[in-house]
Amino acid sequence: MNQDVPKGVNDEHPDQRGAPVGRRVFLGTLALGAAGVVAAPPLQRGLEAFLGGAADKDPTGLTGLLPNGGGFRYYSVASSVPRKNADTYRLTVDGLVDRPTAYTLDDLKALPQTRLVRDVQCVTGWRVPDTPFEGVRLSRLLDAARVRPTAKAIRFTCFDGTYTESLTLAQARRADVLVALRMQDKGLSHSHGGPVRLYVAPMYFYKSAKWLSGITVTDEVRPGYWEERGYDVDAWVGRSNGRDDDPTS
Ligand SMILES: Nc1nc2c(c(=O)[nH]1)N[C@H]1C(S)=C(S)[C@@H](COP(=O)(O)O)O[C@H]1N2
Ligand SMILES: [Mo]
Repeated sequence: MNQDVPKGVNDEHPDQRGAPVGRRVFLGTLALGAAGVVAAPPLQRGLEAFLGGAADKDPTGLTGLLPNGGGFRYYSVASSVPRKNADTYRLTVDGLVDRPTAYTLDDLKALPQTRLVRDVQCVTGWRVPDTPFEGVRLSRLLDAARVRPTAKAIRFTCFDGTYTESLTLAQARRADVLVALRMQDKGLSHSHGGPVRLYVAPMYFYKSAKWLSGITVTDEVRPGYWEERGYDVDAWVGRSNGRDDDPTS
């Protein structure tokens, strides 16, 4: 268990919304980070309730503030993230594969693109309905890399140098898991994880690693950043993180 409390710039702060709300969300995240140190399930459940899983499903009050187009908040556990463009961006696929590959942004753009329109759901309670994401199916990249029979899982790494995520191989092969190049029908902005982020449509948004730079095929699940701090590895919306109801309803 990683004992780091998230650093001061664990910014769960709003893009343009009022600072007081951002502050509350920020404190909530610090509490969650501390919870990871003890990580007892009942405590986790209590913290989830604190963060919004219980009666009031939106402790931040942000849902009410979120109109058309808005709603997203900027999250980064790293204090600063380098910018990457078509010249400097690379996505590597390696690990238990026969054909390790490095893709440029243009390589990814040249592959068939899939567009999905789903609700985005952050585990802390905010939600953005009907958000289009577009990109390459992860399964396509895995097939191209020739995943070996011993493989069981994927580890995702990010060029922020800090965030990581995980999926089982079966989850990663779902048709609704994308290596996303576009969001809301625009190229992914830097703050939303551009030029390339993961998009795991059926799971809470923390699975959707921003600034994606590495896809490593592994023989077991290695819990990601928030998962080491108490979040569920299997983060199905409405079925995990201590909830037994549908938080989107
Ligand atoms: N690299 C990276 N990816 C990340 C995060 C992060 O801190 N770093 N935060 C996650 C969480 S908790 C959420 S809710 C979403 C937020 O995405 P957004 O900033 O585009 O709204 O990104 C996820 N992916
Ligand atoms: Mo989140």
